[in-house]
Amino acid sequence: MDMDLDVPMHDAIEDQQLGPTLDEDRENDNNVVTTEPEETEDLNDPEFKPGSSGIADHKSTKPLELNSSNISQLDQWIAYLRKCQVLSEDDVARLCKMAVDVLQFEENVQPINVPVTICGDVHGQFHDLIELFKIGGPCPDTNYLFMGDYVDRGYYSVETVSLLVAMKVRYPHRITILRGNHESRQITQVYGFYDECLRKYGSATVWKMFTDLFDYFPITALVDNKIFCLHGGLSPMVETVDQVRELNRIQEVPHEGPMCDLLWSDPDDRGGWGISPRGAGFTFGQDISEQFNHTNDLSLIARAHQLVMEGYAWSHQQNVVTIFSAPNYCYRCGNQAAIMEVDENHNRQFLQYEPSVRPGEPTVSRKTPDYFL
Ligand SMILES: [Mn+2]
Repeated sequence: MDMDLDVPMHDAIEDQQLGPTLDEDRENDNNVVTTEPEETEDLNDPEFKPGSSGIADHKSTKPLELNSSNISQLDQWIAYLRKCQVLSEDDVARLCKMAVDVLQFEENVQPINVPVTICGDVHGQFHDLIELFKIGGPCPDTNYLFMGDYVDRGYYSVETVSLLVAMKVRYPHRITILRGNHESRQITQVYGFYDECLRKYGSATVWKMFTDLFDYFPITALVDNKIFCLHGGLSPMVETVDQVRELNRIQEVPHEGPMCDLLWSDPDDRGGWGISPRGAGFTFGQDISEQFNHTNDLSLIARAHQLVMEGYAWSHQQNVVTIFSAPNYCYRCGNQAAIMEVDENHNRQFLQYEPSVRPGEPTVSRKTPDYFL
């Protein structure tokens, strides 16, 4: 695939708002292996291409079966990860191979039943993910749907994605993890996950394994045939949910086309389709959302992908809801986070929460910069 970094697809809005890195805060990361890589990986090296990690070389023909042995292994990993400690490289390889044999059997439109708690972007904010599970209830007691963007921006992308993947393998019918636009080789090289893997493991091996695994994540979910859930939004090339089912999702997120749009698009106040300032996906108006929900007999589109100060925001006369689950995003945005509980009767309740309190973390800024308004 094309590994050129100079592509139009980027988080343009985030760039303007946040700047490219959080390096000035890096000394607060106390979970760093100090080994610096000798030199940057040559991204054109054939060793560095999709599939090169080997995690999917020996795929099973049927879903992973849990037994007392792998359950005990997974429980051990989960207990370790919950303390915000990274797994060994060998254990990440074992975990990713198991995860391929769970995720490859999920659908592009993964069916989910109520009750379920729907969550938005987490972005490596590990301690806030732990807070999310305190607010929403522990998995597997609570069913969870995460709508992508587990990595980049925060300091603990490795721990965050490792924990969520381990929980997915351990409780495959209790937690669903969709792909976000950041679950991509290209984006993670710019926004932090790649560098974090190099810092914490001294090589790109773990990054290769996780990005190879991301290709298997489902791209949308459908809650009781009524709530269509995805990271970004709609695509002018997708009129029906069935058309999503036809896509070949097992690939790097493309630069354009339906799969790209589902992970990159945003709702907008303007009607119709618009050019996205992000350089990928589209903006779509209320007319588009209403038509899509009508055509597919849906009550709601639930999506993530955009910072919203209350943690959730309705748009398009409640045809669309945005959910964002990273409080004080990037440790500086001052936003609340939220998750949405959908109960057995399809009643919806939003649970909002603040950043978890950690000594030594960068100071929380409560001032809202005017460029978020
Ligand atoms: Mn996103």
